[in-house]
Amino acid sequence: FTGTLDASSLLEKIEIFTRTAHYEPIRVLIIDDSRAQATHTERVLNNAGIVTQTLIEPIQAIGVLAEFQPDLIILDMYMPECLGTELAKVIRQHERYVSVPIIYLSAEDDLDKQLDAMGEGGDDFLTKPIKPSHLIATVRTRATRARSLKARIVRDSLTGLYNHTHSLQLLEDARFRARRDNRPLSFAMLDIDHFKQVNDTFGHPMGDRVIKSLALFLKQRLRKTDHIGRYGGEEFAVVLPDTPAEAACKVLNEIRQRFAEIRFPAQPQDLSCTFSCGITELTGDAEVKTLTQQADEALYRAKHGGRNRVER
Ligand code: GH3
Ligand code: MG
Ligand code: MG
Ligand code: MG
Repeated sequence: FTGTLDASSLLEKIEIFTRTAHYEPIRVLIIDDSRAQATHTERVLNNAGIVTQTLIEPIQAIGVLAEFQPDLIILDMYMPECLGTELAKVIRQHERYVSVPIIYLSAEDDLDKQLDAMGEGGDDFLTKPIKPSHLIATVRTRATRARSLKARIVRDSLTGLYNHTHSLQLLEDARFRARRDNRPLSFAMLDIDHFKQVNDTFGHPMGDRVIKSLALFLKQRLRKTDHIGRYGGEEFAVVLPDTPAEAACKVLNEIRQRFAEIRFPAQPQDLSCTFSCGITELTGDAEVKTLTQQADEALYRAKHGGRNRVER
């Protein structure tokens, strides 16, 4: 052993590690009919701290995508069930996977065929054998960029909450898991009461402040595992996994009371706001559409029952 321990580079590594430790590791789905090839790719990526899942039968791809939620897909070109390019086309037809990078990894060295494959929904073409450092760097750069773009696409810019579309996708995912694991799931819809009056009396910027405050309030009070979205202008949607309706009502009622106590400094007098809330719980194999309808109906009852209340 001749090397000396370089303390400063070690410290730098620790520093980088602690700085990035709170980030979720990159997730890569490998689709390859050859187990041996896939295992090799997995080993290279796992050694670099990248989480992988391998799929030998491409036919299951869409289900596995929904479940594993990869940041990036590594796709074989030639598989007996279907061509990689055919699979890429199918994946791209799903709106939620349009931005997931697809990298072909194949022994195909015909440039024309490579370019054709890229035209079919692929983002890059890597030829085997590939140097591990090359593969890792490609995966890291593409996955990181895709992730930061996605983070922007799914959020609402005023509040930083999930937007309408993504809220529904999160509800769909949560519904899938709840059914699979036989766990309870609640869904809540909130709507600020008489919000038009807030705007009319105090101005639109004040209305925006109230919306932002409620967003922050929900983030602080709800669980980390709950998903909070801005469903519309002054409407919010909350997905509460592992939560029966009774518990959801309890927590949202507490939030409702506390929110009503907030005084927003304003002229001629301070402003306070309330919201109404409708809650529903997943039963049987109810679809997302049923859940949103039920929550909306409960919200309607809360409004007509006098507002500033939670109904289920
Ligand atoms: P209700 O208690 O029945 O919900 O009454 P409401 O006045 O809140 O209901 P309505 O849906 O009639 O009005 C919602 C208002 O929210 C209308 C719209 O001008 C306002 N609004 C929607 N989005 C925004 C926004 O981003 N900022 C502000 N300041 N106001 C918004
Ligand atoms: Mg193959
Ligand atoms: Mg409304
Ligand atoms: Mg309203």
